[in-house]
Amino acid sequence: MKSTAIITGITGQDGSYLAEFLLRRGYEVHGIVRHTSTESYGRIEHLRHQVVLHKADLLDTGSIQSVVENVRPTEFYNLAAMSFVPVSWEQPILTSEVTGLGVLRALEAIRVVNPRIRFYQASSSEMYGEVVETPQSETTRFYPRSPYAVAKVFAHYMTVNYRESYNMFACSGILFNHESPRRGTDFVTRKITHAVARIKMGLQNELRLGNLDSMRDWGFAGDYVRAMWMMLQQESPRDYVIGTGDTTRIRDFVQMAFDYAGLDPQDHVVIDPRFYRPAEVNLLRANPDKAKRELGWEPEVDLRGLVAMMMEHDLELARIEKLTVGRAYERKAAAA
Ligand code: NDP
Ligand code: GDR
Repeated sequence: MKSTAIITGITGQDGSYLAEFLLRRGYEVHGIVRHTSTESYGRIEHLRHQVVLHKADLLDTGSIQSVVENVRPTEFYNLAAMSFVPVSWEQPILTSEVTGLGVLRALEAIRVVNPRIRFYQASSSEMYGEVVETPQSETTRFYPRSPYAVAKVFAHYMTVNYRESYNMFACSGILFNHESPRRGTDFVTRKITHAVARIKMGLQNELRLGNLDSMRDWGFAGDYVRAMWMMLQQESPRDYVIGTGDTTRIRDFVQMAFDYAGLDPQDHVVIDPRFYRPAEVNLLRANPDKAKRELGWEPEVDLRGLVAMMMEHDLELARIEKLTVGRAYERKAAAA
């Protein structure tokens, strides 16, 4: 029988990589997209004819349930969330509704329609917050430090609870930061590579950042979606930490990106307190031993490779932007 997957958050970074991954494996892929006044399907534009999109929202249980009823999937990947940590202080209730309760709505829809559907929940290393030990593993106690992280802890335990209460195949991947050329430009890595490329092309001169002393365990999103799929192919459902095991200061990522472009960060980086957070997560480093042992998962792209991949993409974007701006200027000048 052909495997069929529903992906919530298919328009996001991970959703787009996961859709590609599952299509390569012969899956029938269905994506849940929310209604917006203008469609923003940029990351999956190239897949539009290979996936089926359904309008539904994690805020609306009925809409999720009817997609599950219509599609009758074998696997359900819940990637949708309000995922940007700073916004979770500005919109804590919305964050709790989507990132926390939204997961419960999805679990309920599956329990009611067919509890044999395998369920993946996008848990986060942010749940470790003010870490109580380093590196962090599946047994490390959570200490969430933002409304986003608190909502993820709720969702995480709901997933465990549905597994234990209803015998559902429900797993959480506790994923550490993973990036790519498709990362949103608000997140620090992409904010940096995007700005450095634009500085290189003379399109901007300054990069304003917040706390450069925190440390993150960064990997490549393409490697991490493979781990999600692997979790759902096991004989029994378990939770896994996914990360590289290395950690790097934001400051050092900045240096790597500027080095790649042959520029000096001191000429361009400005520290702006607007980007400090009410509570910071200072240090994250994964212990991915369980995933390596039980899933056979290994990351294929290291940090240097990731920086190169993102810089190449953003340099190309900046080249196109410069050409487009130049042509528009010439047209305007000619018409004057
Ligand atoms: P993105 O922010 O790129 O994507 C989030 C997705 O959720 C988008 O498709 C967005 O749709 C969708 N969404 C938001 N609100 C709703 C809603 N109410 N109903 C339906 N869909 C909604 O996140 P990533 O791809 O980076 O991350 C995927 C998941 O993994 C998230 O849950 C995130 O919290 C989690 N995670 C991410 C990590 C990372 O480093 N990237 C690490 C650990 C966990 P739209 O396009 O319409 O905005
Ligand atoms: P994070 O990612 O909060 O770890 O959450 P982000 O890239 O936003 O921040 C990482 C670190 O960089 C510091 N920082 C800045 N961050 C941003 N966004 N902008 C800045 O200008 C800036 N300057 C310094 C931050 O303070 C922080 O310490 C991501 C999201 O994808 C979550 O959804 C996911 O769960 C976690 O990763 C794992």
